[in-house]
Amino acid sequence: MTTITFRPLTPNFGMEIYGVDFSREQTADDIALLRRLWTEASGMLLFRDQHLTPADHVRLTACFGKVQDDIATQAPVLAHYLLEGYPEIYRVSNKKIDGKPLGREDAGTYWHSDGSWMQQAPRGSILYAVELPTVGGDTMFADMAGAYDALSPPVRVMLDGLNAVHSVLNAAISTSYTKEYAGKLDQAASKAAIHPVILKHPVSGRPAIYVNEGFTAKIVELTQLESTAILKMLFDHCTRPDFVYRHRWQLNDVVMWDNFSNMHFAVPNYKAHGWRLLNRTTVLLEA
Ligand SMILES: O=C(O)CCC(=O)C(=O)O
Repeated sequence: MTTITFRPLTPNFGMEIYGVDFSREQTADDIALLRRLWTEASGMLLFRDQHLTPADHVRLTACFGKVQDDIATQAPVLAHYLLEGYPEIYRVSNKKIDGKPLGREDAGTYWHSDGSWMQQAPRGSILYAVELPTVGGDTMFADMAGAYDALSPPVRVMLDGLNAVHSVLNAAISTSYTKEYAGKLDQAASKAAIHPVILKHPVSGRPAIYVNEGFTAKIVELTQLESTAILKMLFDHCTRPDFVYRHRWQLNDVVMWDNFSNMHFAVPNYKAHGWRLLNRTTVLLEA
């Protein structure tokens, strides 16, 4: 039996976990420990050197919650990026075979929390590195709970009780989502939700800032001018280097994060250096 151990990835959030082989089933005790570490790490976990089939990837996802299997229904524009036979696995990639993209190119090349535009936003996402360029293509993660803790008390008081609109339209206008939603802005506008600006984590209860540049359109209770200024301040604050971990991928890495505690940003600087292909699953909160 291997013992699970870990080390911090930054002083405040993220852990690298050792002693887990996700190509095998996990025991109930190990699943309970991994779930606890996921919460304690404030969202970000790294497992190196995992040799996984797509079915292993789906099974490991189920260790952490309910596996999302309706990506094609929630986001029809992404349907052709799903791995054949696996409605749970969405691919991000610049790779093309016979001119056909294997995955979505430029996915997440802006700060965002996955699915914050959904009423029931997904708790987590789990990426598995299948193919990597020789250099570049890192992913950055921001610690939104740590960023909340660092706000001055009067600003926390001001934000408490405010709500924000999150919309795919925002991303379709201002990010790489433009490509996916060309001619379909009505569809993008129909995908929107309102969430508190300061979200108490549904499992730990820890507060975190829950707005992101990609999807957050406006703070409901403020004027447009006020909202734009406060959102800019929050985006600048949350992405200060103190709160950011930059992951340099190795083949067979599994990296998972918690969308209620973290934002992330895929750095699109690698295209002259080879193919990049990562498979992603999504973890929903259990009812
Ligand atoms: O490609 C990456 O590093 C991250 C992609 C992304 O933003 C996502 O899967 O939500």
